[in-house]
Amino acid sequence: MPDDPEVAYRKAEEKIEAARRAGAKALDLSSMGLTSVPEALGELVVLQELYLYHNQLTTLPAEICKLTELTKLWLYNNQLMTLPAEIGDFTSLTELSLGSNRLQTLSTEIGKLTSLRELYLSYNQITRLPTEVGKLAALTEFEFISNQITTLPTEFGQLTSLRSLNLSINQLTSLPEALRTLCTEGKLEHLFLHGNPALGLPAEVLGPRWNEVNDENPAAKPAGILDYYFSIRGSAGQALREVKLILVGRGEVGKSTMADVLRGKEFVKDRARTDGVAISPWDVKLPDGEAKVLLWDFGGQEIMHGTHQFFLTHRSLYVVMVDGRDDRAKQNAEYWLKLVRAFGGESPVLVVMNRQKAHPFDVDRQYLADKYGVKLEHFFRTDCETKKDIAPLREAILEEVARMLATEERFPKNRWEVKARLERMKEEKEDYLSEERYAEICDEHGVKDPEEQGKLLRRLADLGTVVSFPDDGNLSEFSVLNPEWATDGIYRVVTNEPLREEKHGQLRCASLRDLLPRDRWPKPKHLQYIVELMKKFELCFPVGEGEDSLLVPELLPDKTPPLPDWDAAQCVVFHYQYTVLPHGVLPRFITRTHTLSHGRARWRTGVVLADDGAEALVKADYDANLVSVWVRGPHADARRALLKVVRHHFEHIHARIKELKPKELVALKGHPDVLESFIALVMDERRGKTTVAVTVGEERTDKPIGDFLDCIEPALERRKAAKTKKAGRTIHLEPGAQYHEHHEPMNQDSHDIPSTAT
Ligand SMILES: Nc1nc2c(ncn2[C@@H]2O[C@H](COP(=O)(O)OP(=O)(O)OP(=O)(O)O)[C@@H](O)[C@H]2O)c(=O)[nH]1
Ligand SMILES: [Mg+2]
Repeated sequence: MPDDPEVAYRKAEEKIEAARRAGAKALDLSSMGLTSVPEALGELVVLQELYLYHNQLTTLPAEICKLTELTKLWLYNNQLMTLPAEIGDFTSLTELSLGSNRLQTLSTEIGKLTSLRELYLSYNQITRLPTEVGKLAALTEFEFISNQITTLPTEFGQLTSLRSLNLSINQLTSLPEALRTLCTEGKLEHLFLHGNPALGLPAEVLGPRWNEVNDENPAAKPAGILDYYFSIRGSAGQALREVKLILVGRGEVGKSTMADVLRGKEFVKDRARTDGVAISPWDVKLPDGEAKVLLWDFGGQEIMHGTHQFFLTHRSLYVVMVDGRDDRAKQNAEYWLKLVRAFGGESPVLVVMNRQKAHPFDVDRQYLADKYGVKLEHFFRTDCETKKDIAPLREAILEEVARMLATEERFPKNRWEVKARLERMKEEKEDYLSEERYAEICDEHGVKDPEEQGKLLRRLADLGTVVSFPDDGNLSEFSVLNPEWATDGIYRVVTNEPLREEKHGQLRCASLRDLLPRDRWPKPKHLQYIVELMKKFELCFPVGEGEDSLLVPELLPDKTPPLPDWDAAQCVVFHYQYTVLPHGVLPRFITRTHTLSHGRARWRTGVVLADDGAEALVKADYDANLVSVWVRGPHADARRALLKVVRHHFEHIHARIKELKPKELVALKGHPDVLESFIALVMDERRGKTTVAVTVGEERTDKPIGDFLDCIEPALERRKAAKTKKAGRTIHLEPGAQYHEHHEPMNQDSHDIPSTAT
């Protein structure tokens, strides 16, 4: 613990006096709680090293500048706001450490410290570096993290002894050409420029951060960084000036209409629904120049939701649209905001409450703003017909676009050419591009390194120039130039009437040709690509022998079949209560369990499974955000085993969807409406409780916990499990090994919503 300042001061005086008497060369006054330095310090003229770090100094007495023999002066972690003008007198200084102070300026006198080898100025508020810095000819290390400079003096190029230059977390908007001298004629080994977004340098060029560098993770070569930087400057490189704006929301909220109205087009009554996605350019004028906004207008039909996920990219601008036709606006907003956050990362989002004229409404803005990171000023109540609030919405969009472009990275000329070339091909109606053709095009434009080509492809996919899954073995063969080609292909399958009505979603691969005409999908491999995409998007799964048959669960009959003989009171009842139940959950469950539902009822929102004499009815209620599971059968063991299987699959699906943590509820035996939290009951029991107070009908009574839990696991097993396992969230769920072997989920690698947004 540092001392009281007065005590500290006296102790420092004593130390100084002792040092003076001893003729000491070094003095340590660090971590003492000093708020000022005794002037007597100036008398230690033979001192070579002075350590004053971790104190509370706000100024330095000019006297200490008399210590002209000093080679090391460590002053980091103080409150210094200025340095004395005499700082230039330290002509012997080799190390000057001033990090974590409150300096806003750096005196020109600094240029006199010509012996200085190491200069540490990180974590101050310095806004400008004097040109005199260029005189520090001996400097090998300059650390200047987290300050406020926007430019570097050209004179920096004279520091040819520099080995390490760390300018991370500043506001640099440009770099002087002279900096290259540090590589060509100097010895620069490390250059860190992270956290200067306006330089437009992508992460892969910047390399690991200074604190991430190690033997396995070496720093990027300074020459490489500077070469890239100068290749994107001026006429050599161009900013893309392009932003992807993604409109999402359920069918008929007015996404397509909004896409038109924003661009100044007339309102059209009764327009056709969007099948798949429609992409249209919108040329905008921003304060700093022109830009292009690409409007991605998704069809809101449920059937397409599964597909959209894969086009919801990072670094895009999102408009989530809801309307007031029913009272589900908040739920719908949450549904889409969740998807946007899961797939679009930190992208900015605007929430638009459309069709206000016919259905005026509002949502709980504060709640959504807090939960999903939407700015409060990014909520709009619009009407496309009356043009209500369209202008402010447009303005907010343009502001956000300008903000995104301000930190936009620039593309070197050759990459720009590749991008332009691909765009031209798309305009010329080329829908897709083979791996080889892409490599050829890159090659022609001088992007020769395969690794560079791969990086560029990923970047182009983020930008929406191409749709590409280079890391997916089954999909890497093509990149899609025209996303409409892919979504249209999928759409033709998932909206096919006979497939829905007659085949109930069962599709033989061989009959795909009937759905996807040869003029757009000429070769079998193109059909295969659409199938692979559908598998990836989890819209279909192979079933049956040899995987020549596909099941598209979305195409199962809409209507719940009659289930007259099911009586919940006779069943084990288990519920999943979600805040938002995404549409992918049930189709995925149906697909995963299809072997158990063979020959039994399957429909879009439910399924009946059977195993070992037990049956399970699994139903989704999207209005209530609820999945209910009823299990029946003559044998308790078989019922438990089947419920275990069901729960195993749900756990697996839930684990893949970010933040989807439904509440698990279990019903009291014989009373399907008396539901209690499953986890809470298990925990109660582990704490020694045997009963729980519940309301049955009008009556409040204590019921044995076993009346809830015995149907899931026998009491003896539960006690065993409680002994061997610590109290935790997942409770004795592991299905038997045998089960695992038979039911290892298909499509392990596909995912609903990844658990981490990429
Ligand atoms: N009065 C009024 N009608 C609107 C508004 N927005 C859209 N509409 C009408 O609502 C219908 C659906 O609008 P679309 O723009 O096609 O809706 P969408 O969200 O693109 O629908 P999908 O493509 O099916 O997802 C059209 O007939 C529009 O004319 C609005 O703000 N006010
Ligand atoms: Mg539309």
